[in-house]
Amino acid sequence: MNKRESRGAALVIVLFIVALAAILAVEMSANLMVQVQKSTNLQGHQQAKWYAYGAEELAIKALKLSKDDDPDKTSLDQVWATQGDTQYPVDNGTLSGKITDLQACLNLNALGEAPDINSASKTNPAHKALFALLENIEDLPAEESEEAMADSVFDWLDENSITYRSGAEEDEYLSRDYPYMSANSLFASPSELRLVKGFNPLVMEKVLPYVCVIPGTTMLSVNANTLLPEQALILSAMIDELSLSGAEAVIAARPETGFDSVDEFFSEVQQQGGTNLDSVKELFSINSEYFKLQTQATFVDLRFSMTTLLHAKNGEVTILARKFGGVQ
Ligand SMILES: [Ca+2]
Repeated sequence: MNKRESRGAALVIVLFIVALAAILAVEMSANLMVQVQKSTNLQGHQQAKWYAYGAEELAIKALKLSKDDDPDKTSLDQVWATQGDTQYPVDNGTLSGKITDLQACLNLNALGEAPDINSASKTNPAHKALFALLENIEDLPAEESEEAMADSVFDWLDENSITYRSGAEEDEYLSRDYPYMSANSLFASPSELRLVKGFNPLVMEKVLPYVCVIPGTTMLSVNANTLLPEQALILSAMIDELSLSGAEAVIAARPETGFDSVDEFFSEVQQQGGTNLDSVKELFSINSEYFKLQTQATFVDLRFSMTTLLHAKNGEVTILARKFGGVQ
């Protein structure tokens, strides 16, 4: 190799190193930009989450205020119920939260209540109510009978693995393409209903406006003061001889500040044709303990949603459960 040729080779090597360095630099800066964007997203998400926690505090305050004002009555004219859907501006974002009453719906966990041994039905009032509700929902796109669906929810919750009437236990679920066991315990979320025989997505859409899950309790105590007119079906499902239009009339006749007593509610029900009221007396109230808060927070272009279940009792409001994200 002469001197000129070795200079040429050195130049090629230098050019190669420069090109390599340039590629590395581009790669590194692209990586850095991704990292910066990632941490900005994380920070924004964190900020939106803290805004949501702020909304939670506000909701707890509103519930406490309402309970201080009237510890014996929960109605839709109180502070907790009147703040829904308002969007509050916060630094670089917005905040909104809506509280709903978890006793203005059929608590699915109430089907887990141990049956009264003296009763002929061998189930419980919530099972009867769910059955009637499913029967009364118009155009329910069901593949199973309403009886089979209500019985299956009962079986899903009860501790044993003995199939009740046309219900379903693990022998049904274990034979599916993706086998699973039945819970044999309480629901944590209404979405679990999707696992129970007969509750396909179309049925779920029709049923979800009327049902809810109060975690850890089989209590069935429907607040006559917080049922919305479009939930009148719950009343007609729970009360013998009360038609849907009768139930709507009861809710329409409710004073703006709610009924002052369960008796006042029942006298309205009686006027609309409801019978056997003594047998359902324990299932209604004019006061609520359990609430659900749905919060939406935005920060710059990031969204954060959270669902909080709250328990208001004896002047205290405690958080029972939190769910982050999800469809609201
Ligand atoms: Ca069972």
